[in-house]
Amino acid sequence: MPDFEKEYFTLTPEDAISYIKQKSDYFNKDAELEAAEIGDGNMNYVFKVRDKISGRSFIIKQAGPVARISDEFKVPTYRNRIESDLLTLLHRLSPGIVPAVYFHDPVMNCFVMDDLSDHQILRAALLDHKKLPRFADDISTYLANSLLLTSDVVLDHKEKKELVKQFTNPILDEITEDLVFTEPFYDCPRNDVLEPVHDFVKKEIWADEKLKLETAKLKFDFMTHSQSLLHGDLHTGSIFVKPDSTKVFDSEFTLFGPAGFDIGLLIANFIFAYANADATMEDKTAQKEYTKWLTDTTVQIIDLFFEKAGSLWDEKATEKVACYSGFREQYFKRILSDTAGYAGCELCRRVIGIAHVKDLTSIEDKTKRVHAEELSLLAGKKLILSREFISTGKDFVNILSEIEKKR
Ligand code: SR1
Ligand code: MG
Repeated sequence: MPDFEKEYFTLTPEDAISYIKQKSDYFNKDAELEAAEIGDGNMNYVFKVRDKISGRSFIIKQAGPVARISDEFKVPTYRNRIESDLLTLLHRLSPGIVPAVYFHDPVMNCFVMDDLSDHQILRAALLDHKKLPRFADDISTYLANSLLLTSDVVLDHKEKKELVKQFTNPILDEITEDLVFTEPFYDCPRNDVLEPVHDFVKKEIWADEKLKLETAKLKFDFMTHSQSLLHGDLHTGSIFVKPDSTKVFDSEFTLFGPAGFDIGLLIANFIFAYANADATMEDKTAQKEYTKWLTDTTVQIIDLFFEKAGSLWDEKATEKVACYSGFREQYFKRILSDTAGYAGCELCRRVIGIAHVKDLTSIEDKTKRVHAEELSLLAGKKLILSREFISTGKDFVNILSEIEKKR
């Protein structure tokens, strides 16, 4: 039996079975366990261990020393502690929307959590054109709880600073700083631009000095504005869904940063789903219906977030100056413009940078893929440049239809 107490090593599926037997009493003595590595993300190893007799199963998530997407990224294994601490905290704030973590192991750099295999990754569900009636309500609750209840508006400021220490995550922050804000906006060797989109990127993005200046401001706000405890990578691959359930996971990129970053990432990924449906759905009636569901949901996520965050502010604000006339409005206005700006950066970086999204890469027809990528870039650019003028969820969707009309 391998020794899991002494020093870290990367688990195999067989090790995962021994590990769970040794470290827990989750399974009966007569359990017949099977295990598989099911991770398909850019970073970690994910083992599902299942009892063939009872069907009961758990997930072991282990951090490796380099990213799976490329061994250029040396990533500290202690990120696994940060991720499990964050999931534990978020589970307390939004119990039904964040899975339970059972324990974290600082030697093997892994943690054990609920198996969510009865759910589907949101990105895959959107690419299957599924409508999720509860999603906007669930995710706006999650966003309002996580972003407002960890801010200085509600938290005791000393307690918040303790959390800032607990969740300081410099190496993963640097990955986001480079991949989301820096590399996509110049001709960086690590970028990976589809050849027929290259000239468009050169003209519309790399040659636009005004745009670049705005991305510099957004980058510096990301690095310096420690407003709320963020998930840090809230794209549609970091959320599991069923029609009646939503679960947020994969939170290793967490940091204290501008609240609009989490909302913006999610909105950008809804726009990718829109671009995919626009490019791939042949039945035009079904396409119209589905893209409407996507844009309606986008609007609802934003508007419900502000409604719920407003109620939490009224109920739970402890900061003395929070009740000054106009302060709440100004605070929320800033979150909205940040949401637009960060959505814009995500839209550009997933087309230009190293880490792509399946919504675009899976479009088989080359011309349609180019169209979808250019739509994403134009929406991204417009959101960044006009972020101060956005005042409702509907404004995000209007930007898409304005671009479509002009093309
Ligand atoms: C090196 S990691 C590349 C990307 O994958 C993660 O999911 C984050 O989005 C990161 O930017
Ligand atoms: Mg991830």
